[in-house]
Amino acid sequence: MSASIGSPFTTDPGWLPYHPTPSRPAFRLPPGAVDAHCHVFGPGAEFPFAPERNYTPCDAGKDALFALRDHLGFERNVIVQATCHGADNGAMVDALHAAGGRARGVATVRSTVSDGELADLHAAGVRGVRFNFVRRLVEPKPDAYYHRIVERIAPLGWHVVVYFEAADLEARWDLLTALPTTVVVDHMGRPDIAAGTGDPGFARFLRLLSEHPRYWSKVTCPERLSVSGPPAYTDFVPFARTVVERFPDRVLWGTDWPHPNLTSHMPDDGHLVDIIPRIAPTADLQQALLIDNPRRLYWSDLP
Ligand code: 0GY
Repeated sequence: MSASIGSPFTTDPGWLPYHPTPSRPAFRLPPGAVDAHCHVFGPGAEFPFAPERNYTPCDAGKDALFALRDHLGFERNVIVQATCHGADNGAMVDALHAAGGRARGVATVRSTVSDGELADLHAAGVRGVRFNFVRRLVEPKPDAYYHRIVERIAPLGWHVVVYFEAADLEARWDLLTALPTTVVVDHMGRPDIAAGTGDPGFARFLRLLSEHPRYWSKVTCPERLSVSGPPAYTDFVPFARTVVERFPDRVLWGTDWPHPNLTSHMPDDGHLVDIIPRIAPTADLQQALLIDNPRRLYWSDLP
């Protein structure tokens, strides 16, 4: 694919751009619903991608994100710093400012981040940092690096978002369970869906949540995890429903727009929303997943 129009960056060959015309979901989101996992990419001309990035996406800026939010029926977003922007949170922070209180953020910081930088991020609406352990996205760091960051952010009341592959949970178990803050796991720790819900890797993830009440899970990314595929993503449903029903007060839902690094297909975001009542089948579960839980984690300062 060629560069996004006007961008100094050339998008990776084969990059799948976000769906240009997603359907309107049949499921009517309750008022106040939060898309708690999404990103912004650039635009590269205004917010350059990081030199150390492992992929160059198409531009996917805040205006397109806010248009999707309104189209799908969400009220708010949690914008998670994407690895293509490294530890330069400029695009994400700009989106938080433009959202006028309707977005909060999760940043990437280095262990050398200053108190002033953290205070500025907090004022912009950042409430957490992300540790990414997926090797195709970032170079792993020694455990001490992550502990140093946690020492810095814990006093602000922030939480940690972690992204890892199912196979890495065992190796990272000691570091992860030593984190003293609330910890939110992206995409249920990427279970092997083909192996079924009885898979030992998924059992280990459920054990993490049941033994460590500080742990939350995003029940996200059917488009990344499913083998059966769109539009129903049938094989994803029992995994997410298990997590929602067992840990209803510690789950979040998000689109993952603009869906970086997909290769099989680009989802219709309306179809993704239509999965929600299948993984959270009651009004109470939907209220917790879409409104109460993200509010506790990201908008606890609101009356
Ligand atoms: C996601 C998943 C991916 C990428 C990132 O920050 C990122 O670059 O999170 C991925 O490639 O699996 O959650 O967006």
